[in-house]
Formats: sequence, C-alpha cells, structure tokens
Amino acid sequence: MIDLAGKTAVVFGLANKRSIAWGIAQKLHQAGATLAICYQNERMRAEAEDLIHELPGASGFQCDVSNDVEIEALFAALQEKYAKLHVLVHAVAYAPAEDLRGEFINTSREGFRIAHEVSVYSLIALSRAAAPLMTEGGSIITLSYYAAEKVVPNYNVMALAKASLESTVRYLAWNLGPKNIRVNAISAGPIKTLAARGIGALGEMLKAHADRAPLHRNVDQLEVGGTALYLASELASAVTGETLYVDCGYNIMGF
Ligand code: 0WE
Repeated sequence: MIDLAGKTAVVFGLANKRSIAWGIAQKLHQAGATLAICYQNERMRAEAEDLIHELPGASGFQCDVSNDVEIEALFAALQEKYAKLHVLVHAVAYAPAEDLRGEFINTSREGFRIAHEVSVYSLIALSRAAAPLMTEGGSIITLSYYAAEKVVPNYNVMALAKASLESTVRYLAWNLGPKNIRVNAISAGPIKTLAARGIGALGEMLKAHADRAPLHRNVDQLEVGGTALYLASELASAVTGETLYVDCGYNIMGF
C-alpha cells in the first residue's frame, strides 16, 4: 500500500459527496496523508464541513481561488498549521452557464475571461503560493477533460480552458522541476457531479461513454482518487507534465 504518513495535502474543489475532490481526499486520507480541504464560500461550508469531519485529522478551509487575498490568507494559515506541504489538488472549474450551451461562436468575452481565470489562472496562483511550502518536493494535480483535444458539443469555452490548463501543467512542470515539484493533470471521463448536473445530455453522455469505452462502463470519483494517490506518491517520482487519462479507455478509440 502507498504510505503518505507524515505528508500534508491541500485539496481545492469540495462541494459535496459527489465531488471529484471528495474521491481524491478519501484516497489520500486512507493512505495516511494529513488533509486540508477547501471549499469556495460560506454557502458551501455546512455540507463541506460535515464531510470533512468524516476524515479524522482533516481540516476545512474556506478559499475562493479567484481571490488573491483569500489565497494569501489560506497559505499563511497552512504554513502556520502544517509548516510544510507535499501535495496540492486543484479540482476547480467554472464557466458561466450560458457559455456551456448554444453556439460556440456566441462565446462572450466575459465568459471566456471568467472560464480561464477560474479554471486555469487559479492553478498558477495556487502553485505559486504552495511552492515555497513544498520544501521536500511535491506533487501538484489538476483535473482535465477530453474536450481539451477533441470537440465535445456544448463544452464550448471550457474546452479552451482545459486545453490551456494542460499546457499550463507542462509549463509549471518545467518551472517547478528544479524544486522536485511534479505537476500533472488527470483527464477524467464524465462523472455525475454537481458541476455536471446542469448538463442536459449528461445521461446520454454517460451511456455513450460506457458503450464505447474499452471497459464498457463509466469511471467513478474514487478511481480518479486512486490515480491522484499514485501521482501524489513516490511511485510517480519520474512523472511530470503529463495528462493521464482515467476514462475506462474512451480516449483511445477512433471508432
Ligand atoms: O468540466 C466539467 C464541468 C465544468 C463546469 C460545469 C458547470 C455547470 C454549472 C464548469 N462551469 C459550469 N458552470 C455552471 O454554471 N465537466 C467535464 C463536466 C461536463 O460539463 C459539460 C460536459 C461535461 C462532460 C458541459 C457540456 C457538455 C459536456
């Protein structure tokens, strides 16, 4: 078994029990990591804190990753409480709902800006804040989606953001490599989370995915968590700048 005892991980993007962040947090916790788990705002607090209490030793923090003041305050609190950091998980994305449907050509300037700021710039900002605490090396993990490479109808501006996110992973890997901080993305197959709930055709997408994927099923949050645990561990000590597919093989198919 992978042992992360003595390691500290900060996880961003917990909304509820269906969150990919929750699947990852559970796996890191099982492996013995000390967890700091972040949720966006006061509205998310009650539900998030109830979950966090299920993991002995884990602590909850409020941090809106689009706010530099909140990021600075969070990392000051993490430095105070834990001194060192080994793992950062970024499971955050957002585009305005009206930009995730309809004609791509109608993507708004504001929707483009918000999608990239919340879903991509936040990884750069969090990595910059975390790196000084990763004095023993580290592992930074983000979440991507196949639409970064191939058109998925209606994913629209989020697809551009995921393409940029995967490039950001490579540039951060290059920049942070000398500090022995690895940076990777997990490209997960579609999962029924709060973020996916608004999508009209989600049921249809999950079915098509299970039909076409070599494993003929969908992926779940704990399976994404398993790959995150591997990336967080020494087993992945030479893996950086990569996008790893955790999609039951869907992406390898040409027809
Ligand atoms: O990355 C995602 C979803 C990210 C997301 C979801 C929402 C819904 C609510 C970002 N922003 C928002 N904004 C909202 O207002 N996925 C991989 C799930 C997803 O989203 C899709 C998909 C899939 C799959 C949107 C259209 C088509 C397919």
